[in-house]
Amino acid sequence: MIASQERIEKHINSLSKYTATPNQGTTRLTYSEEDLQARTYIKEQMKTYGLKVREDGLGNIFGKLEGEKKDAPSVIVGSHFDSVPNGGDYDGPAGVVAGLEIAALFQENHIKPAHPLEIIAMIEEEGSRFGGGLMGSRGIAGYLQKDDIKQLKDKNGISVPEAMEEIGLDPSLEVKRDPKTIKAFLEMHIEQGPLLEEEQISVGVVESIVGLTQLEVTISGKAGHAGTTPMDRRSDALVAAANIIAKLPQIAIEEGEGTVTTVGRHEVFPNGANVIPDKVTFSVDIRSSKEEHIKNVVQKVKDFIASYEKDNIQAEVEQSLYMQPKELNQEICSLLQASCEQLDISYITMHSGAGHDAMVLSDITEVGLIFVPSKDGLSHCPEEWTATHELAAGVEVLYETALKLTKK
Ligand code: HGY
Ligand code: MN
Ligand code: MN
Ligand code: MN
Repeated sequence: MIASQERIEKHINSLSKYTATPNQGTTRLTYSEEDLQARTYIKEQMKTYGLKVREDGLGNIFGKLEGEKKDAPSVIVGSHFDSVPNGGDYDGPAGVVAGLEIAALFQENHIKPAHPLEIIAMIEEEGSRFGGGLMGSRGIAGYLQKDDIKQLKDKNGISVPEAMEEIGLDPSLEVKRDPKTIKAFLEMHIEQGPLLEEEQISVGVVESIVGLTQLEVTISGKAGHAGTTPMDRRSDALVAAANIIAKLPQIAIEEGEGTVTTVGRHEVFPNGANVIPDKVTFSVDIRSSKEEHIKNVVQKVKDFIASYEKDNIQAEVEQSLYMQPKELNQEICSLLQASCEQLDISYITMHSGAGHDAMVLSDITEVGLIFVPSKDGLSHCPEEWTATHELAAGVEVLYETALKLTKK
């Protein structure tokens, strides 16, 4: 084992301290105080490993080790460092820490790569603050223009540029990468499912990633007094929303082939115990490995919501994110499998039910994504855990693959 479990553990433990909900999991919203603490740590570590550090116009962090071949495209390794509310310590950071450890191994072994090696820590993959998600990678891929970014606001109405400036970032800097500057992107991520642990396998080489879309639904009704408004004169936005939400699982089950829908976030206005709600907003996360199922479910959800528009109940549905299912680059998958075999590390090829930055960057470069086991398959919760030696095994597979990709 050449990867340092000590360094890996130090990085994971350090990053896990930067949370707004200590002892209740990791809550690290983009451009928050906790983001700033994690960002400062990541940049310090990048400099320790001899990387030239910069942040782009969204606050994605890059650490670059120049290559011997001038202006050759980079091999980029990393993941995201934001979190869901009360999430775990590994979703995202496992991949950033893998990048840091690979940089340390390049330095320790005096590797002089032909192609530059860049370590990346991306922002707002979860969408916990600004909605949607995959924001850092979508910016790099050119899917977010400056005007789009200015429109993105959190639930307190703070825009991305304002939030960036609050922690000293410069939103005027370029974000979009010229695809010619990237040779490949490699990401290590926790599996967030039970398969690797159940099968006692060390690494999952991901061949395909689920397609996903997120809807933002607003149901409007009429506010009223809980005591004096007769039941037959109410336009209760929460009752309408609850009836709609209760139907969504059935729509996914009827669509079949593993299609899933989730309502993970909702807000009630004005949210008073003695006030009939006049507005409810909620998210609908829809996923399938087949695009036709996603499109069918979106249409069925919209039609079902429209059927509730009566007696002063109004509905609005916006699509905040749409990613097609992805087949990843076979050549990189084969390289990753060869690295596992070379290191005698057990692996299987897998499909990912979770979305990842790799799915966005696969639109502009070749990508490879590997999973390491999740204890009890748990993720997006404080119980999320992966053993250090399991992280180290994944790091070694990525290191061997990065060596090959940066060599010629
Ligand atoms: O939602 C996802 O699949 C990822 O965790 N952002
Ligand atoms: Mn996640
Ligand atoms: Mn993630
Ligand atoms: Mn990701």
